[in-house]
This record gives sequence, C-alpha cells and structure tokens, in this order.
Amino acid sequence: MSKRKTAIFKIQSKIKRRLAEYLELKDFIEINPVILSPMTDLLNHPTAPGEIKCYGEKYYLTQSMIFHKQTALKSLDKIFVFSPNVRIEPADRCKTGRHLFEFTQLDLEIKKAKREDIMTLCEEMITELIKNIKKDCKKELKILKRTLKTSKPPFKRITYSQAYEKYGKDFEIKISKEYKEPIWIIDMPIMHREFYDREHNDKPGYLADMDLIYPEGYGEALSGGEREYKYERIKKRMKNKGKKQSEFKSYLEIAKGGLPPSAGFGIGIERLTRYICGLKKIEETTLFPKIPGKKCI
Ligand code: ASN
Repeated sequence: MSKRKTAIFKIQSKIKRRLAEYLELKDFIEINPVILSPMTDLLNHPTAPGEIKCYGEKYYLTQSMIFHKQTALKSLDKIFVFSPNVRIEPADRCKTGRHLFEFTQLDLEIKKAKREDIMTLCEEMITELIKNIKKDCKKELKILKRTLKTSKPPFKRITYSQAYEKYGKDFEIKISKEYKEPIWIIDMPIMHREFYDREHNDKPGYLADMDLIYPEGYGEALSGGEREYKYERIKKRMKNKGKKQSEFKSYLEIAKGGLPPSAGFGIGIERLTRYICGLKKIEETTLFPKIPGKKCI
C-alpha cells in the first residue's frame, strides 16, 4: 500500500514541477494563491461557497480565482497559480470518483490571448507533460500498472451542440469513455456557463470557451475560454444570468477601471494526477481528501 501511495505522490510532485517549468519557459510568472476574498467565482453549478466574516465584512473561500486572474493582468502579461479551491459540492458527488470539495487547480491567464492560443498551449503542455512523466516516473507507473498513452496535438474538437445531439445530456462521460485521446468540447451555449466567458463575435448565443475531456472515462480535465472584459458587457451578461450586481461589487469596481482582454483556463491537479496514474477514485490523489458529504480532516 505504501509503495502505491509513494508512487502516486512522487508522480504528483513531478507533475507540478514539470508544469511550472514548462510555463516558466513560456515566460509565465507564478503568483500566489488567494484563499479569502470578498469576490469569488459563484459558478454555474450547484455548489455553495464557504463564507467567513473578517472585520465585519463578508469574505468567501475561493471557488476559482478567475476575477483575480483578470485583475492580475493589469500588471502582468502571463500568469499562473496553483490555486486551492473550496467548493461545497452536493453530497452525492462523492460517487463520481472525480469530486473533492477542496482541490487545487493550475489556473493560468494570458493578456490579449485568443481561445486558439490557449488551446494550442494546453495541447503542447499536456503532451510534453505526459512524455516527461513517462520518462521520469517509469518505476512509479509500473507499480501502478498504468500504461499511459502519449497524446498528439492537435486534439480533436466537437461543439457542445454536436456533442448534445450525438450523445444526449450525459455527453461528457460518454465522450470520455469512447475516445482514446483527450478531446475538446467548444462553443458552450451562453446560458450554460458563467457570465465571464466571452460571447463569440461571429456566433451570437455561444461562447468562445472550451472544456477538455480526458479519455478512458476520466471525465472533465479543464474549463476555460476568452473573457468578457468590458464593464458594460460584464453588467449585461450578469443581468442575463440573473446574478446580482451587489454580489460582485469589488469585481465591478475593478472592471469599471478597465480590464485587459484575456483568455485562460484552470486544470484540476487531482484529476490530472488521477488520469496520469490511472486511479479509480480521486481520493487517492491527496493525503487529506475532502469527500463531498463526509466529515474530513
Ligand atoms: N479556472 C476556470 C477558468 O479559468 C474557471 C473555473 O474554475 N470555474 O475558466
């Protein structure tokens, strides 16, 4: 058992190191995570953000650093952060093998980038990573009996509408089981995502965003896209999503002062570890797993 654990954590440690090295070579700067803030991503799914009072003010535990990433680009051009997120998921998510209510995502953002730029970056980053892990962690992969397939860019793409038409509402997991290599789902309908992903100029009603799906049934790897950055557009998108401006006061103040255009994504480290190590349950990727619905340390 302990041989198995050591193998998993050695691989995870190597994954983080290799990802950071790759991004630094591409001129990214690593910033520190934000754990507490009056502004956080309120997400499009049924999670509840953790809240605490600090000096009489309401602070959230970070659900994603999206607004801080956009704000950071006022000073820096390319950033990444290993960002701990707390998302209090519905208790039945403990069965998926993919959900933890505390996890870490490698979140990155590039000023003036387009979706195409970050998709290309991601394909190269993942391909390089797998190549390196196969080289660096031969012994550990053997202990885990994991045969990891090397992927080759460009990854296949399918639009949300095509996926829905072909596979029905559970398309994500069906696609994940059917494909042998990572695959993109692009162009989500506007109401299916948060207000900060940018609406397509030439495809109104759809977003310039994407999800990456792991093969072999491992499910969603990451989400990202181009961002809304103009104050008036952000307010309009919030209104259409039925979000209260009062919940995003700090963000709107920053947006009013001017945000740069950008694109980025966030990839879950525990899910990436699970995929690379070929694990059934995500709990194995952390020593202190926060399993939805359970009391955890
Ligand atoms: N990190 C994601 C992004 O950059 C957002 C999220 O995790 N909800 O789009």
